[in-house]
Amino acid sequence: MAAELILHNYDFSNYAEKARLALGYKGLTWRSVTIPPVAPKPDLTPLTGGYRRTPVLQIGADIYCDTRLILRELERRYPSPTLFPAGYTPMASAVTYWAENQLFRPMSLYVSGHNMDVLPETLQADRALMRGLPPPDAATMLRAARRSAPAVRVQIAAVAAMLEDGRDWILGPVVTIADFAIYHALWFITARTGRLAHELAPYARISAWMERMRGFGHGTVSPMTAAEALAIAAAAEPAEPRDSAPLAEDPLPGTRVRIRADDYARDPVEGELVLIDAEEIALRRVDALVGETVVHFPRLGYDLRSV
Ligand SMILES: N[C@@H](CCC(=O)N[C@@H](CS)C(=O)NCC(=O)O)C(=O)O
Repeated sequence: MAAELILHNYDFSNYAEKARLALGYKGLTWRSVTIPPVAPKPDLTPLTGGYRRTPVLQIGADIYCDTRLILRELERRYPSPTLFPAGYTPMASAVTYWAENQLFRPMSLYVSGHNMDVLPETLQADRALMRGLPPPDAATMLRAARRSAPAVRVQIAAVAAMLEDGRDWILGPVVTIADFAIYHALWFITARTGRLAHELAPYARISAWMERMRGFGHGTVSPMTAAEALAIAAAAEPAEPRDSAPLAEDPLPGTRVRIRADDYARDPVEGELVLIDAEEIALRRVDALVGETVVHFPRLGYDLRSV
């Protein structure tokens, strides 16, 4: 029997929503482990070796970090329907970078400032620490929300302009990863409360497109406990990594390396490099609790060094 797809996630995580919707788009059956929205995550980090962001996909003893790689791995295992239609992926990746780096950050500050009362109390201090900043008080959060509102508004208008010609999807006739990347940022606006729904209200084409996206659903999901997920990793062997295609400057497979996000939540993961190619970097590690795992990252957006 093929190992189950296990998504470690929590309900109001927008990046988790991106992964849940991709699982739905592909009509997959999966298990959901609820993880804490703030550090520490003692049932997650034995699997990842230190990576704490949300979501993480586990398949046996293979652990996939970052939604950009999670969507690729789903595509590799379940190619149809495709998230990477031929000819569209380079442009879709560029749009994804914009959506997740320039569109989402002001969105997050704006939404958080207006939803402080419904978010976990420890969330803001955790997120500040994750970025190396002092914990913000309520007044600071409100100022950040106000400063961010214009960037939210002009970028929502930019999304509306992308859809203006009546196309069904962001890049035209086909669904791509760009749809998922923009969708989860906009989903976040009303994920917790409807207080900021007025930002989207003027844009009928955005609403219709979001409705089409929501229509993919989340697939067939059933809960799993963290203990069960850890036991599955402990009992499984990681899959044999495919052949590497290192570039001239890359460390070679077999090298002891350290990898961490190049933007925020820069907790390092250390292990033996077992796969490196244009899209992916994977490390084998041995954990006291779960034994051998292979932890997979996208190449871009992560900083890799020999140790
Ligand atoms: N590039 C990452 C970003 C993931 C991310 O930032 N997720 C947020 C939650 S939506 C996060 O990890 N926040 C801190 C946490 O959950 O511990 C991805 O695509 O998966």
